[in-house]
Amino acid sequence: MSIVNIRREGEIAVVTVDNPPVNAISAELRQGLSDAVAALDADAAVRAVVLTCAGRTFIAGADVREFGKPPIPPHLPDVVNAIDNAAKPWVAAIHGAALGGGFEIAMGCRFRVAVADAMIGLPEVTLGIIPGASGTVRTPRLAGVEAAVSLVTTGKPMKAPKALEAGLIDAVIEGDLLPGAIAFARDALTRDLPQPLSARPLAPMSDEFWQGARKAASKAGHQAPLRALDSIRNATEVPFDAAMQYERETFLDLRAGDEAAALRHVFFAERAAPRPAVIDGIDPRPVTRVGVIGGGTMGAGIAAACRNAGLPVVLIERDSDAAARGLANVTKVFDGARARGILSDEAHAERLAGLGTSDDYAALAECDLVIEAVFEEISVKRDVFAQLGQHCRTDAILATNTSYIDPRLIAEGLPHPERFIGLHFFSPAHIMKLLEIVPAPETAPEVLAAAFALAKRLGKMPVRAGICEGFIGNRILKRYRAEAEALVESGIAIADIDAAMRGYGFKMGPFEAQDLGGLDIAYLQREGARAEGQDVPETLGDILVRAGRKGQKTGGGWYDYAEGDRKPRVSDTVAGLLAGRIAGQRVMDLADIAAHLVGAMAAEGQAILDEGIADQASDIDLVEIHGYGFPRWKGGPMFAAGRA
Ligand code: 3H9
Repeated sequence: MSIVNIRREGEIAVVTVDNPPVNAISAELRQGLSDAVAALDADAAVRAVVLTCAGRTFIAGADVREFGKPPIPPHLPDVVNAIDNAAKPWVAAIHGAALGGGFEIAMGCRFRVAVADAMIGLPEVTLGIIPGASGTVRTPRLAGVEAAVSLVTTGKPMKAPKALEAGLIDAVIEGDLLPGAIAFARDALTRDLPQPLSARPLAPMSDEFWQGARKAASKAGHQAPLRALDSIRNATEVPFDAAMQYERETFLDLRAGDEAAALRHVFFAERAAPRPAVIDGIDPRPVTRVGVIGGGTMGAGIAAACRNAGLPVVLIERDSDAAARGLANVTKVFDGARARGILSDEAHAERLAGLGTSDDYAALAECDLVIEAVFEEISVKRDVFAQLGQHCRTDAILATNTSYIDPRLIAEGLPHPERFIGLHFFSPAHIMKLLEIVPAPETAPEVLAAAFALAKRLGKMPVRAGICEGFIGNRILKRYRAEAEALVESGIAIADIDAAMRGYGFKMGPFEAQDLGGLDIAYLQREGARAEGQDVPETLGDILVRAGRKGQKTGGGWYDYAEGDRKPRVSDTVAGLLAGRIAGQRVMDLADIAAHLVGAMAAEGQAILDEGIADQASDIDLVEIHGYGFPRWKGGPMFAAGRA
C-alpha cells in the first residue's frame, strides 16, 4: 500500500490518502497526489475524482516536523495547482479536519463536501507562518475577501455547517461520506462546472476595510496575522501567479523565523505534556461525579468548569448561607456566558440543573472525585480532609487545590492516602487553561492518570509538578517578582519595567499585574512564614501593603489610580515610601530589562528541572504560557533562554 491509492467506482475515481495519524502532507504524499492527477487525466474512462482520507481525519496540514528543514519538491502550491487545473473535476470529501495545507488541497479541488462535524480552517498563523499553498490567494476567490481575512488572520477553524454558510464548502453530507461524495460528483457532472479558482477574478477592497482588518490582526501581538493580511491584500491587487509568488516568499521567510520556531515548539510541547511516561498504559480511575469544597471564586470556577464538561457537581459549604453564596457565584459565571452569547437559555438551565449545593459532607457519598478549594490556610484544609476521610468512598479521589502549601501536610493522617493528589487550578478556573497536577509520594498511578484524564475532559493543559513551595508556576512568579523588585532597588523606574514586559508581549508588567490581583495575598504568605520563624527579608511590596497600598482595590499599589479608572499613574507616594531602598536613578534599555527578567525565570526553571519538580523544560514553558501570560510566540522562558 502506498500513501495515495486509486480505485474506481464506475466513471468516478476515488483517491484515498492514508498517512497516519493525521494524513499530514509529506513529500511522498505530495508526489502521490501529483502522480494521481497525471494518471487520472490520462484515463479516458474517468470523468470525476473524489479525494478522501483514511483514518480519523482528512489531511490535517503540512507536516510540522518538516518545517525546520529545506523544502523538498514537488512543492505543495504546484500540487494544488495541478489539481485545480486537472482535466477532470476533483471533489474533496472531508471528515475530521481539513486544516492548513489540507484545506488548500481541498481548495484546489473543484468542489468540497464534508460531514457535519468536520472542521475547516487555516491555522497557519498559530504556527507563526501564513498559508503557503494559496490559502491567502484562493480563499478570497472562493468565499470573498472578508471571510478569507477572518479565517486566515485568526487561524480559528469552523465546523462544516458554518463553512457552508461562509461559502468555503459546497455541501454538508448527511449519512456516509464517501457514497455521498460520489453521488455529489455524479450530480455535478450533469451541470456546467465552475471555473477553477485560479481563473476567478477578485475585486479590491476599500482602504477603510484594510485599516480595520489591520487593527484587528495587530491584536495578536505577533507578525504572522499581519503578514497574512498583507498577502490577502496583495492577492486583491495583482494577478494570481504574482500573488502566489508573494505568498510563498512570505511563508518561507516566516517559516525560518524565531516566532515560527517558538510556536512550533509550543505545538509539540502541548501534545507531549498531557501524556507523561509515568501514566503510559495506566487506566485512569473513572470520574463521573465531582464534589467541590468551597464556593468562593476558585471553588465556583472549578464547579463551573466541571459543569461545562458535563460532569454533575455537588458544591459543599460550611453552612446554608455560604452554600447559597457559592451557588450565586457559579450562577454568575453562567450568567456571564449567557450574556456573551456563549450559552443558550437551555444550556444555562442545564448547567445549573446538574449542580447541587449542601452544607453536609454526606452529600459527597456518590462522588468519585472531590476537589478542596477553601481558604489557603493549613488548619482549614486539614479540617476539610478530616471530614472527607469520614464521608467519601475509600476509592474516591481526594484533591487539594492548594497553590503554596505542601500537599503532604494537608493529607497527613488521611486514610487511603493513595487516593490523594494536588490539582492546582488557576483563577478564573473555568477560563484559565493551566492545571498543575501534583502527585504526593503515595498517590496511586491510576489516580494520577485520572487527573490527566480530567484535564482533557475539562479542556485544560495539564502539567505534572513535583512538590516544592509554589510548585512550578508560583515559584517562578516569586523569582520574577523578586528580580523585578531588585531592578527597582537598583534605580530603574517601575513603569519602565512594566513597559519592558508589555513590549516583550505580556499583557501586563509585573507591577501592574500585582496591582490588579492585590499585593496582600503574597504579603500574608510572607507574614505567615515570618510568624513561623522563617527569615523572610522585607520586600518593597511589604512596605507598600503596610502603608495600606494593596493595589487597585485600595486605590493604589505600585501605582496610583483615579476613582473608577484602571489606568496606572506613576506615584509620588510610592517614590517616597521606597526612597530609602532605592539607589538613585538608572536607565536600562527596555529589551535588556525584558531579557534580564526572562533570564531570571529561566534560571529558576532550570533549578526546578534539576530538582525533578518538572519533567521537561517544555512543561515549564507551558506553565508560563497558559498560567502566567507569557507570550506564546516567544515559546516560554526555557525556549527563549535557549535561543538567547
Ligand atoms: C500548513 O499546513 C502550512 C501550509 O499552508 C503550507 C504548506 C506549504 N504535522 O493533535 P493530536 C501529530 S501548517 C505533524 O493529538 P487529535 C501530533 O503531533 C499545518 N504532526 O490529534 C500527534 O503526534 P504524536 C496546519 C502532526 O486527533 C498526532 O499527530 N495544520 C500534525 O487530537 C496526533 O495529533 C495544523 O496546524 C502536523 N500538521 O487532533 C493542524 N498535526 O501522536 C494541527 C498533528 O506522535 N493538528 N500531528 O504525539 C491538529 O490540529 C490536530 O492534530 C488534529 C487532530 C485536529 C488534526
